[in-house]
Amino acid sequence: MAAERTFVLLKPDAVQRALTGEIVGRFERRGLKVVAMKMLRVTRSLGETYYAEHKGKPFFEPLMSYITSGPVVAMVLEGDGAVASVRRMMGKTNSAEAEPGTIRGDLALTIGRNVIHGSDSAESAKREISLFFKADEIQAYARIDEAWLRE
Ligand code: IDP
Ligand code: MG
Repeated sequence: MAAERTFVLLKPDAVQRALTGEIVGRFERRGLKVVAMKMLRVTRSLGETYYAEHKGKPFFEPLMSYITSGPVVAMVLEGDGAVASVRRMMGKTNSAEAEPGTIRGDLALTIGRNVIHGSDSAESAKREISLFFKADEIQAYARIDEAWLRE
């Protein structure tokens, strides 16, 4: 499996509930490398582009209010199978159904406040990374434990 990149957004409830360190720590301990990270406010315009696939759905307007309601933390994570591993670590979209041990299953209760977004495919990751980061905001570096993360 080749190293790949995925995009993660810690949503406004994660920041307000002071869960960012807990969540980033889970990814770091798993072996995923943080190669870009910043705090920002999602504007309505960015929110609409980012969640374009959900435009017209009944939860779209509540989703726009939610995602623009406060600062978020955006990041790019790199590692073997990063897209799928992050999705599994997040748990189901509806936190009420997310398994214990997952981020949503441990840290959230409802679908409308589910603390985290992670790309659902390599193609989505590419699109989302370019929405939030310029190429020169992504760092290339080796983590000292890399030799111990694969055979
Ligand atoms: P995902 O975040 O697990 O990929 P999506 O289906 O892509 O889930 O939905 C994007 C986001 O929209 C969810 O994370 C959640 O914040 C919100 N959302 C999705 N479905 C609902 C719903 O039925 N009610 C309220 N919010 C929803
Ligand atoms: Mg999605």
